Amino acid sequence: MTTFEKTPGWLDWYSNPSQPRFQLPKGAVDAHCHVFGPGHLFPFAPERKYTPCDASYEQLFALRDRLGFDKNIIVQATCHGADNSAMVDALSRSEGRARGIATVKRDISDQELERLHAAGVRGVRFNFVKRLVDFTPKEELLEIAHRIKALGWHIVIYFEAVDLPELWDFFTALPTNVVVDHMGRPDVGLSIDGPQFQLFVKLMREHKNIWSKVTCPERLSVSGPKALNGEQKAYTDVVPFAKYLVENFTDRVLWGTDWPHPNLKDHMPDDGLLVDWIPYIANTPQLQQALLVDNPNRLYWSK
Ligand code: 0GY
Repeated sequence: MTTFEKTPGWLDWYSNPSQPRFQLPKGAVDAHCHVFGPGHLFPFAPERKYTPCDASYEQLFALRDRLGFDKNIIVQATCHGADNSAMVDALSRSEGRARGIATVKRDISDQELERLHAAGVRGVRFNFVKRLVDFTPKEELLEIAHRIKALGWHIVIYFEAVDLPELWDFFTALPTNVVVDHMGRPDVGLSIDGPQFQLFVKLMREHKNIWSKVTCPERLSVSGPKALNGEQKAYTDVVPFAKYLVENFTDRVLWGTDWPHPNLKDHMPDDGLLVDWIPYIANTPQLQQALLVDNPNRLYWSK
């Protein structure tokens, strides 16, 4: 049996998150989460840049139920490389309540793509975060993009805001819907009116096929989980960025927990408090319904 030792300093996820005060609308989808292993059943990829702690589908579905979500979008994490078996296994256990985003290589067969589709995969992820992956040539990614378009899938992209200018032409040439992870990772120490975030806004304004996950305040926050109104903890400095996107691109935003929160070494969020952050960025029932129910169901369950 293969055993794995997690990366030093790696924080474990909350095993007993608080019960959110915010009641999620019926049919809410956690649109960004992962499963890790367990390593003895689904070994981590040799080319991985970190070794996580285990986070199984049973634990993910227990979290779903505790927080009040109806469904999950399980995103292939880089620690599993292009071996999608842990994610696909989780989909197969979900009774139709999870869809997946895979990582694939150019040599994947049509038959394997069809198998992934039947399992519930609805997209592929292209990762440009240098600390997480080695570079994949853009022509290889474009070839994959055109093949998965035929299945009606979309592309999830993960990158740092400073790299957007250089990636702009590639992103805007993609032939499918494109979902950006974590708002393109803005530096929230900068103004939302400044050139960095406004370039991202321009991307979304000019390209109606581009969506954004308004996720990961715990990852983006500089101020951390300090008190917002004297009683509740929230990542206040991230709020204006996420709120701007929710209000300006209401029908193209998604929200998720990012459980089990890979690569956090200073602070691990309580998933219940993350759910309580939602009303600060989507402050009407209409915005909440779009963000949590209508948008993810349209993108992931309509075909
Ligand atoms: C996230 C963020 C991270 C990691 C991954 O696939 C991954 O390894 O996505 C990160 O380290 O910022 O979305 O989970």
